[in-house]
Amino acid sequence: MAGMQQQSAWIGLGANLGDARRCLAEALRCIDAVPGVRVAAVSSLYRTEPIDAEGPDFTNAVARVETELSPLGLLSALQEIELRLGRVRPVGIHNAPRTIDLDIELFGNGPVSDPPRLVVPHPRMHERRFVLEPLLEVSPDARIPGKGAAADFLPGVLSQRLERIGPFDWRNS
Ligand code: PH2
Ligand code: MG
Ligand code: MG
Repeated sequence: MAGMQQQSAWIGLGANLGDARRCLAEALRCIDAVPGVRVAAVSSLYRTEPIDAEGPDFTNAVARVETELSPLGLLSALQEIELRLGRVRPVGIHNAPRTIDLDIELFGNGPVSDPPRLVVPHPRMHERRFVLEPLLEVSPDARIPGKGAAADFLPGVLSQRLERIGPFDWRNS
């Protein structure tokens, strides 16, 4: 819609079940197809060790989107896409292996809160290499509201295993 306010948001994508690359690519195509959301930049794909989670290594990436949706509007759209792509949430298993996880890491340049559904910035993003490194790839100057420059937190997480797989051709994967 012309004249609507556009804001940047950063979405963390992760999967550690099934064909993760395909699923992340499909998620990005679904996100780009949501009215009022445009995928503006996507990081490389990374293979990462599970943090506070069980199961196989994760495939992770971060995307910057431009959106005229509200934070809760964007969250609803992402949750709908998770369901469409086959996400199941087993009862009682925290951080169970998943086919797809879409998290809003940052929205605009402020904190946004509607707990427990939505807390932005993501409360643990500064402790996670699988978020920080792809985020810094798309937005080297990213700031975490209430914390400071995202780049300042990278040295503290370098002991977490992460391997860059390569560029992510998400429109054709
Ligand atoms: N997501 C989690 C918990 N742990 N570890 C990695 N490496 N990648 C993730 O995406 C991830 C995780 C909760 O959503
Ligand atoms: Mg998550
Ligand atoms: Mg999530």
